Amino acid sequence: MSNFFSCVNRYSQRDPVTNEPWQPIPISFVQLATSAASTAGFDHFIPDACLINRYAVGAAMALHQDKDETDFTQPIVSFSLGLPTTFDFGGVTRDAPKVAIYIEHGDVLVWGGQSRLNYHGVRRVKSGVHPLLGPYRYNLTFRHSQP
Ligand code: MD6
Ligand code: FE
Repeated sequence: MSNFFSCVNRYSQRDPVTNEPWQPIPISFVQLATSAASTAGFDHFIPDACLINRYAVGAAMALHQDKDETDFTQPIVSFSLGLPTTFDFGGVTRDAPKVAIYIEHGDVLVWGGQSRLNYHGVRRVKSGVHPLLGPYRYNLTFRHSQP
């Protein structure tokens, strides 16, 4: 299985820093993502990309759509670790009403189907120290990036 990484709004088969191919996603991670997707009603999800973001205190991600993938029938599976934050989940237009979801260490969000292109973002991570992961929030999103 190949793995891909989104860099400047596109997926590439190599790490842009080292120019080496990406390491495979650990099979246990793939299994967790497949299982979470299935629980949410999306069977047979096999991710080929995992984006890992580390948020320091004060970091946020502005409202956006995840649309660099090719097959929007595949869901997005998002695991959050470390410090909590609030995830805003909106609609298909930027100004649609949003639901605020407080997400903590170990929470998993899955979106797809009619909501696959919904706008979403995360608010600034508030000051804190997680007992396992220190002053950070980590987010792993699993995707199916290729056709
Ligand atoms: C989150 N992350 O950190 C949500 N989108 O909970 C995202 O929405 C996201 O981490 C595109 C690329 C990477 C991401
Ligand atoms: Fe996103």
